[in-house]
Amino acid sequence: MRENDRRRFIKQSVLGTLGTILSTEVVFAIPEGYKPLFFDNDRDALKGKSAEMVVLNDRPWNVEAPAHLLDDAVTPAEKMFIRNNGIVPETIDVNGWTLTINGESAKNKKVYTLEDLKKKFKHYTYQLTLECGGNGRAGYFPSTAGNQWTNGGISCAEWTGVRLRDILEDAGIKDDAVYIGYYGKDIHPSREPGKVVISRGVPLKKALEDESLIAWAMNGKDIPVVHGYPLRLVIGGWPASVSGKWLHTISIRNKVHDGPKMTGKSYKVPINPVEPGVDPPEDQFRIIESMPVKSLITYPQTGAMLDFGKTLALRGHAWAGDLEVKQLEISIDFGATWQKAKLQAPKNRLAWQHWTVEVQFPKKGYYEVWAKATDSKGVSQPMVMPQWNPEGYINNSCHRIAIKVV
Ligand SMILES: Nc1nc2c(c(=O)[nH]1)N[C@H]1C(S)=C(S)[C@@H](COP(=O)(O)O)O[C@H]1N2
Ligand SMILES: [Mo]
Repeated sequence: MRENDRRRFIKQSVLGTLGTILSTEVVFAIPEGYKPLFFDNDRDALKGKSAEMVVLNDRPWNVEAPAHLLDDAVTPAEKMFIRNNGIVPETIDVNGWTLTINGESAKNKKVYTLEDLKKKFKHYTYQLTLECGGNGRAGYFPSTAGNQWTNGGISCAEWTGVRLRDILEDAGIKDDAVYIGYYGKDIHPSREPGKVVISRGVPLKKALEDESLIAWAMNGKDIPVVHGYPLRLVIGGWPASVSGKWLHTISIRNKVHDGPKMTGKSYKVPINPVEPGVDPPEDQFRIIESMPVKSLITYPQTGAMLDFGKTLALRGHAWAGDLEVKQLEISIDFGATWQKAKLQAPKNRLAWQHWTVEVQFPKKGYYEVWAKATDSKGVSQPMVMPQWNPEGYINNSCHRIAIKVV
């Protein structure tokens, strides 16, 4: 919620509503027009996060990493972006935590404790790329509503859990199943009890892939609370909004899942290209599936100074949704010429790939270094703003940094 909207909301609200927002009774009357301080139940969200993280919104928390912070091969918790649509659950009963499998296309309704999941099924660990569908939104013109992510709504951590497929098959998948949808325990911003914050999903085919996990560990430890403790769906390569945090239920559906933020224009783009600023009707949108090819320069940080005559070793990562990245090139002359980087294979399918390249600059002065990835189907990142869309999703234009040679 924007600061202005919040102020208006409080002005308009009666004390009862305010009590609901604060989730407690307001004991003494608050004068009309007075802005209360709130009791911030979400205050621990930034605990353990790097001081360099950039807060785009704190109600709910939306926090991104500047590109140079994402230099690690595997993203550590303190540098992982946060994208919340609601409020982090306030009480988490790990011992009583269960995962329910239900839905009209589940042969049996099943309930598993965390212990059941860990004991009865094989464990798998994968590095998985999670990128917010709105990452890059700040680069759209005209600007679109929503969190103004620059480049840092992306992570690639190592997730451990059981295969979603093994659990779905244990419950039994009816022949008419086409989709799955998740439910998490976060709290709706209105604090209306039982109101679902976000409930998205994927087609059954994607759910049944080897790398689709129900995870309880991230980078070898419990998942941090803000990232979904104690259980999370992790589906790499697709908008990270399909990776449900604080997971308690998965429904096997006989139609496209219709939970909050699956419908309307959420996480959808126009089927046909539109002129920037044009917002077509809902039936002309499609759900975003695999994310487009993209890359980051994570070293050096933009604004670096280099002594003339020295070689600069640049590095970063590249990813391409369900596909692999087959080439990474950099340019120091605004795309007139391109130099190929050394590109590593991914650790596993749906993990990002690391690249390095050594660059020399012909004379002293100001340069911009651009990185451009190409996927296994031959599709490259655009150098400028890609197809504009009304919700500002999937901006995969080239990342660039400034270098001064002195
Ligand atoms: N339960 C729940 N799951 C959620 C969300 C949420 O608000 N609630 N946000 C989604 C979105 S839009 C993104 S981009 C990712 C962000 O994951 P992270 O905060 O762990 O980086 O979580 C997804 N899963
Ligand atoms: Mo997202």
